[in-house]
Amino acid sequence: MFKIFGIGGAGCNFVAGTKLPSVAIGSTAADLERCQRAEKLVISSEQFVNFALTDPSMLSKNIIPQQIRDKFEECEISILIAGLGGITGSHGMRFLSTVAKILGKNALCISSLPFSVESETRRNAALEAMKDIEGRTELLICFENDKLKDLVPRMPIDKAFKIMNSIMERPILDLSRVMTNADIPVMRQVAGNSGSFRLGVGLGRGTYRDRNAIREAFESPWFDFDLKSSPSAFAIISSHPVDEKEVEDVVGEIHNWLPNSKLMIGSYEDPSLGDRLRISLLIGKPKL
Ligand SMILES: Nc1nc2c(ncn2[C@@H]2O[C@H](COP(=O)(O)OP(=O)(O)OP(=O)(O)O)[C@@H](O)[C@H]2O)c(=O)[nH]1
Ligand SMILES: [Mg+2]
Repeated sequence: MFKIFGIGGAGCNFVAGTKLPSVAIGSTAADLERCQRAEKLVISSEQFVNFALTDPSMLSKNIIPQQIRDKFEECEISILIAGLGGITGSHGMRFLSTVAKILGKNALCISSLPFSVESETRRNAALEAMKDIEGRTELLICFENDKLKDLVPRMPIDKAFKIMNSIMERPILDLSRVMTNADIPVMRQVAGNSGSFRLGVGLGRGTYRDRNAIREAFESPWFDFDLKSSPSAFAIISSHPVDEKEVEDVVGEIHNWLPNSKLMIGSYEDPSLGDRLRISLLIGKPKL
């Protein structure tokens, strides 16, 4: 079972808008107020900083506060979500990735990266956290907030964040349909040569729905690097029903776009799509 752990302001914003099983973790009770459906936990940012800066090899089950351990109890795969750059989110994600490992639970991380107009200290903190988390987790998916400008130009920031949250939910919904704990070793192997991943989603309809969906997915504003340098990628294809031949064609086409990537594929039936085909692509950036 997947469980979301929203950490800090951005993480709690995500939790407030999702129906998926979630825990909201904030440094103040105010962060948690808007998360009505979720379990809640207040942990001071100082506590997260201390834990995050402790060498992971020195951490053991007994050091992890019981209230944190309890939240991991009933989940197989934990999805940690935070805005990197914030103190609570950056250090919380570092520490909780290691906690998940110690407790034998797999963790995937999804994070936003600060706008370039935010302070340099914040952007550097985000980059440092990102590099550290890459080494602690199975898969890290990052979303540069700057790309919101391309996606939803001139939209007020709170509305834009809501749209971004629904985009960030996509890989969770997809992976929860195609992945179990048993797939994690292969996922680790595929993801291992990449740093963090970026998302592109495409929807297609009509005779050429596969081509249209692929084109739209590759037009993602987050694919702003040389895709031929990507060491690995995940593609999840959904339609109703799933047509195996179509999936095969899509995979062939993705290989053409990503000639040097190890590719892991999943597909599932989604009746809500009607006659449309959806492709979600996670493409790995080379390690820095
Ligand atoms: N995409 C997205 N990014 C957000 C959101 N809220 C904040 N951010 C980004 O996340 C970064 C961290 O902000 P917060 O999540 O508020 O920080 P925090 O983790 O609570 O950390 P501290 O308050 O410093 O302890 C910010 O610099 C923004 O770039 C959100 O709702 N969505
Ligand atoms: Mg905060």
